[in-house]
Amino acid sequence: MTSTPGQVTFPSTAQVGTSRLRSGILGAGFIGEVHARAIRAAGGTLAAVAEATPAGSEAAARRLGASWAAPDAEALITSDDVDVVHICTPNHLHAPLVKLALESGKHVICEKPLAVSVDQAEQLVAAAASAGVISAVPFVYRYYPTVREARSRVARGDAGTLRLLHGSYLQDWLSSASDQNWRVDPTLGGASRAFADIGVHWCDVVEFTTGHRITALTARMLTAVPARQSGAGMRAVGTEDAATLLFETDGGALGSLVVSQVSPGRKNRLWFSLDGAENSLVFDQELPESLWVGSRDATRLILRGSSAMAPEALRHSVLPAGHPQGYQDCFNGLVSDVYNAVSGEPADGMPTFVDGLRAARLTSAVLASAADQSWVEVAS
Ligand code: SOE
Repeated sequence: MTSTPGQVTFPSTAQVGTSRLRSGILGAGFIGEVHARAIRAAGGTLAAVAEATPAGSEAAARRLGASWAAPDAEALITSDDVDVVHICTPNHLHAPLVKLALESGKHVICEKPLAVSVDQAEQLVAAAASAGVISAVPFVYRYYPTVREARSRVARGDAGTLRLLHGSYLQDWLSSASDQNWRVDPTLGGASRAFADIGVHWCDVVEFTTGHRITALTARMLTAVPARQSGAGMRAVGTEDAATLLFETDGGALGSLVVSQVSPGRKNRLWFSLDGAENSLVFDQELPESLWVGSRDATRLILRGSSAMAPEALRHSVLPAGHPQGYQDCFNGLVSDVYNAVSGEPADGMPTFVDGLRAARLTSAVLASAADQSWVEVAS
């Protein structure tokens, strides 16, 4: 990096060559705003934003502080002014936009689900590998330091052989017939809604912390709200509000999962318990500042940021203990890992398109099992 004599330069981690990484965001809703904050926290610059219309792009660029408003997705993706494309659109657009970004030689962070079918996801994994770029899917719950602490304790053998992996992911934002969202429509969100949207997070973070892989599952689905308000009328709902799973793993454990977007009072409650021969480890996304560790003679709360945590768990602990970190910090950590990987510094635990394909395979198995109430094997 050249600098004028006397000028102190602080090379940003987020740079390619001598320039700072420039990012573009497709889709500026809630999650697009989260990505924008994470881009800046990671030292990147928000070069462009594209929404569904040029006017929408202009408004979004002003709201997010982007350098320019792209008239459409293709203009953003093909611009020489963008190094990394963040795809935050409805699910049915992910695959074509990822494909164009990879063909344009861009690094890609694509919101989950990566694709609405296993075939599409397989094609995107292959395309990313041949393009030789960094490709990521924001399974961001991996970035809680207390999740990494659970992973460290399992890897060290502190928990002993894991026997039961169980929990739930509960939300309530679709619990009323007046609640509407594009995900309810399978032509926009895909055939599965609740499991594909949040059940995949639970499965990813539990497989990530344990090293186990789900090898077989049986699932049931529930559409608790059969019709939802749509304009002046009501529209029948074809996707699930909730799902329950039983599963087996390659590590000999049994598991269960309840996924719901219709559980009043639960806002974003991803919760899991890893029950081993020596310890049980419990994580609660709504109380992420501590990891519960239970044994026969005592229980402990391992405080995020404390000296009780392993070094690899502290990697994303950016504030002192007692200064709570949260969801946005997880996103900041993920984007920072992606930018470091772009700069040639790969990071442990960064979720890639391969993890997006994993999620597609689990979703396909859940749909197949729920259709005929069978046990279904899951390809690893
Ligand atoms: C809505 O269910 C949602 O925003 C998901 O799409 C996210 O992946 C999850 O992290 C929070 O809830």
